[in-house]
Amino acid sequence: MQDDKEKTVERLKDLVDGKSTYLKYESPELLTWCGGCGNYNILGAMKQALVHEKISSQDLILCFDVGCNGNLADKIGTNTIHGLHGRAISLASGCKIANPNMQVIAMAGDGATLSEGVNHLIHAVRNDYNIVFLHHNNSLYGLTTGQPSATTRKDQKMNSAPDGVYLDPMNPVDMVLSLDPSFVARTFSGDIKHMTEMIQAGIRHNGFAFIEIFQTCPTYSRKYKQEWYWDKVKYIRDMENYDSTDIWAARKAALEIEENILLGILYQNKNKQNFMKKLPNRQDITTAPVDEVKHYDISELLKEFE
Ligand SMILES: Cc1ncc(C[n+]2csc(CCOP(=O)(O)OP(=O)(O)O)c2C)c(N)n1
Ligand code: SF4
Repeated sequence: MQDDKEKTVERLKDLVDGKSTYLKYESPELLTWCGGCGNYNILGAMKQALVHEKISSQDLILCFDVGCNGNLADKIGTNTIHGLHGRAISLASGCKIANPNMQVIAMAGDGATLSEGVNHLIHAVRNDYNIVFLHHNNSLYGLTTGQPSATTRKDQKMNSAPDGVYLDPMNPVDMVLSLDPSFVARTFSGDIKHMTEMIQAGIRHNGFAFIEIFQTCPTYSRKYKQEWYWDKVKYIRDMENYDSTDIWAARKAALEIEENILLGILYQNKNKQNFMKKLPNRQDITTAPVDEVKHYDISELLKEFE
């Protein structure tokens, strides 16, 4: 008990002295997820990755979707956009194209990513926009109280599908791999250290970094708990012969999700040119589009609404 008190006092002192590494991303808002939700660890891993990569809150834009995952938007102190359902990737792509000097990270659930926003995912991978995308895959629509999504397993009984679903689940990693991506990684919300490493690797990658996070939802996914994942996860770092430049090895690994869940960088192509580099009309331009915008003074027009 005494130890806990001392630790809290130390942490508060660090905050006051400006020494805390978390200070930059602190938010006064309370976390509202259910107890045991994987989103707590995802938030922790993201903050750690940002601190390790020395990305200041001024140089960062986070784009959020609608959903339990999106409720992270006001829990972190930086530039954030909380957009419409299925639109986090398009918002983030626009931010990065406008100002390539900013670090841009988008995140969304499997509901938003594979249904409402699946078109944006497909074209972001094809265009290789230089952003990080965290796919919170809890295999269901969480905020709307446990509806089945495209990744719900057949034996998962849901509130609005009490007998289970009749379609086989989609495999988002295999779908992304079929689009000639430049970076695909998989991680798990139970392992903060691994998530942190994958987010850091995504930040360092020069192109679209798709990171699937298997996320636990103890409220609506009672069968697929932390223990279920811990029994199945294996790490690429422990495999002697895994070649992350071999897309067919990655596709094989992506399909083996029921018995072995392989975590790590499944595939990376460091030689692919990202979107801005491919555009012929931007070849010799050194400014960012945001610097090239003409500014108009609209204060006179605004007076009409006073
Ligand atoms: C276009 C549109 N369709 C549906 C909704 C209703 N809606 C809001 S949140 C949500 C569920 C989100 O699920 P998911 O994207 O998987 O995120 P999670 O809550 O699981 O983190 C839905 C269907 C909406 N807001 N907009
Ligand atoms: S419903 Fe599931 S995903 Fe949403 S906050 Fe609760 S545990 Fe997390």
